[in-house]
Amino acid sequence: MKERFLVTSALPYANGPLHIGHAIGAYIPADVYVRYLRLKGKEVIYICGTDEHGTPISVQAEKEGVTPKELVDKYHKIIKDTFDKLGISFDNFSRTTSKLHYELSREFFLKIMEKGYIYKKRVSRPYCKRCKRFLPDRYVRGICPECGAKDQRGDQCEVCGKQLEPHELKEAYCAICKEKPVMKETEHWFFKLSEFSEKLEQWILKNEHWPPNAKNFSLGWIKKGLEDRAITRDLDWGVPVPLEEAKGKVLYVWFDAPIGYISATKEWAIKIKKPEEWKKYWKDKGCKIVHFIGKDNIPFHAIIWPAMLMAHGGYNLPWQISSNEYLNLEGRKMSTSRGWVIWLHDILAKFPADYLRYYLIAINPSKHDADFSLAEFKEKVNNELISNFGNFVYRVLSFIKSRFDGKIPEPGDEGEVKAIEEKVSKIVGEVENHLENFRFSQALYAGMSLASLGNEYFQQNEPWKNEEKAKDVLFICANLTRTLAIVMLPFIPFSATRLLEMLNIKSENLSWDSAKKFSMAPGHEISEAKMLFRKISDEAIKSFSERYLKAKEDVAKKEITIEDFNKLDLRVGKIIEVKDHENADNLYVLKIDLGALGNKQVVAGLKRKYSKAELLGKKVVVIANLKAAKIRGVKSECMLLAATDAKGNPVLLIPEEEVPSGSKIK
Ligand code: B3M
Ligand code: ZN
Repeated sequence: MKERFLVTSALPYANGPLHIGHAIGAYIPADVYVRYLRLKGKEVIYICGTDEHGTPISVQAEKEGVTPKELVDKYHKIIKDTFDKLGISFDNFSRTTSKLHYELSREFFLKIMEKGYIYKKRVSRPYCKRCKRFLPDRYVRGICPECGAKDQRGDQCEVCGKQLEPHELKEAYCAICKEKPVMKETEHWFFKLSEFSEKLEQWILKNEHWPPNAKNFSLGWIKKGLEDRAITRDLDWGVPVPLEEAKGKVLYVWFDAPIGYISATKEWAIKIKKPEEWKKYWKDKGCKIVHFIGKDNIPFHAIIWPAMLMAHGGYNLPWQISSNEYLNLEGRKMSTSRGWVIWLHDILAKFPADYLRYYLIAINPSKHDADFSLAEFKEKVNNELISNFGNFVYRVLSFIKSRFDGKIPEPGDEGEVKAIEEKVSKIVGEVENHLENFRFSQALYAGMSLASLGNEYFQQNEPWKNEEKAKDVLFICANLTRTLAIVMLPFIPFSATRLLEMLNIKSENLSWDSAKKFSMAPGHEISEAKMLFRKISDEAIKSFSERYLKAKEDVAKKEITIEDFNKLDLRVGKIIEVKDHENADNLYVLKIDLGALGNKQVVAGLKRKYSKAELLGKKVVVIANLKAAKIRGVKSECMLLAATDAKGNPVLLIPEEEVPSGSKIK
């Protein structure tokens, strides 16, 4: 029977676009692995989908002023479109708001409950009086009790990785309105995670092939003692808890999300009109389930999800967890909240997907955090992918076109052919070994060493000087380009497919093992000889860096802490006088009534947008404790807050209803 694999990538939250960290975190490595398995003739499906519940969705929906459903519909499409452009070859890309997923999540919960692994408990949870809601994990910020890091989320400390419950944070505050939360009674349903410590430890110790980061983290966590975990939340967005008494509560997103791997597989089986096919992967023993994730998802994939599967008892456990470390950007930690990211759709609009795939795999952060630099991106693509792989292919194919009328020549020296073929076969074996052991960067470079071998061989034998010798050289090199096309297909699928077209070879039913043989026969006619790639120019990198990163650089520098924010004395003020500035046509000199703080003078560039009459009596938002300065010789003692409209004109921020002058803003 063929070896069977189910490969998954972490389900991306449908709350925003994807960035380069996502790409190398859990998607490109998985896609390389799956493409390789397909070439090896394994029975493999690649499953993923968007994770559409949880506080990240609700928070973003509120930010965008839409419903959670509208938000996930929008980003499910954007994310799927980006994956298509990146060449991520899912067999099914589903979503956790599917009906099938809701049914399966409910069934899963009830089954585990029936087995006695879920119980109800009265607990007190952080509640925000101003927002009038319980604050789930990510809505609560505060100081990590473990390492003292500030501004940490209530589910996991980003600095020391400790799994947290929101109420464990010190000096907690509401992530939305900064109010200090109060503890309020509620009841939740708990999963008896503690009961699986023993079983999990045995199981993890047996998994010798696991990467150290997943293994060590999980064994360490078990040593510290696993605690039962609340798997329901007081939220209105999520899979409703399937119990009459739990009205208004939903399943914790990390309870339902991994079940999405199974529901997406079931959906795939229905789509291919073989509704029972999913059982081959989740029920039949022997299927190897491989989860590709980013390292912050290790706790859920190595401990909680397997415990849920053990508790349920009806599905296979994961076989491998391939988790990547973080990707930094130009020496700084990437951060969506601070805008310090490169969005995938932006960079894919400027550079071919294979360039990005090549570079990200080359620097793949599998053992330690890696750093994405635009300069290095250009250097590796130009000096490795193009100069080595691209040039080798072009010189061989154009030589065959020009000297052998496009046909592979008949070699004379069988011994030479055999010797080189053996070398090539060994290298293909090395690539294979790296891929089987999830060493993607090493696999890429082993594959690229075939192009170096080809370039050296071509150069040393100078086929342009000797007609007879040329037949051996070009037979060998032409077959080497075919081997390269197969071996590089998992890494740079678009270019490798293009190369196969130029070699006039069908890309269907290609086998990995056939790359070890020179099977392109003499007389085979190639179809064309074109450059596969175009170098990345300095201008292209410079303009992307200037226009794109520079702008973000400014934003990224402005990151402040809650303490910094609290230094601002923001007030509501009333404009009680408007005069022209005697030394500047576009400036007004205003007098602002700040209630108990008295009146303050401010110089403001509002003339383009507002008449004096429009401004007089208007309530505005003011930074009241700004150090006074002189603007064109006139004293300005505070600052009005304004945004900029599409034409670049100032638009004043004003309170949406009547508030007294001098009211504090927090
Ligand atoms: N939605 C992604 C994250 O935590 C999360 C993965 C779920 S995989 C079941 O960034
Ligand atoms: Zn609040």
